Amino acid sequence: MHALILVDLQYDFMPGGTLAVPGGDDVVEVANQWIPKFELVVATQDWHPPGHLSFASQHPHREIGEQIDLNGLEQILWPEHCIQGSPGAELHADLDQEQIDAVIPKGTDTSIDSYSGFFDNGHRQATGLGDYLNERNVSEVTIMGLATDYCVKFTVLDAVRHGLKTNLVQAGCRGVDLNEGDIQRALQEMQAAGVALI
Ligand code: VGL
Ligand code: ZN
Repeated sequence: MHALILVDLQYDFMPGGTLAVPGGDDVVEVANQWIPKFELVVATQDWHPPGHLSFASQHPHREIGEQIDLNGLEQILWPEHCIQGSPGAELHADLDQEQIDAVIPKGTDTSIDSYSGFFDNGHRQATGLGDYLNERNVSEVTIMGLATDYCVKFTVLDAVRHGLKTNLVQAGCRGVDLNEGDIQRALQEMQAAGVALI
């Protein structure tokens, strides 16, 4: 089985959202074009409790974009985003959600971030996505979404580690580029891991 994985197509990552990715809303129609080609479609959803420790607001004297040590892991501090139950956490309404078989929440533990749809950033706790794909005999995945240099990259690299043949729809991704070149480096890193950019 070959599954499509849609990463974090949520309002907070689109123009007008709190962690807006430039052109983030462009990829919704790309997703809608790809969805009908797949028998199995899974979406990840960044789903943070209020007070999540990836939020700069939780760290006095720290600013958005700064990097800190969070329980032994490097953590970039983000604006508050994708708070559970808030409008910004919703998947974009134009996305063809009837065709989505499962939505996998991630980043639900206050003390650790989760860029990948498979594991938290410390690879300590699984989200259930890996088991879900195994149970359905998925051997190949095609991935797209937001943001290229964070959640897409880490989801893609974990998919490869999970033993899945992995493709990336480049036109279906947009990135943050906090440091100029991050998107390009992320694409190179994924390609070097054996991912096909399509
Ligand atoms: C993301 C930063 C923080 C993403 C999620 O979806 O790429 N980036 N949380
Ligand atoms: Zn997040």
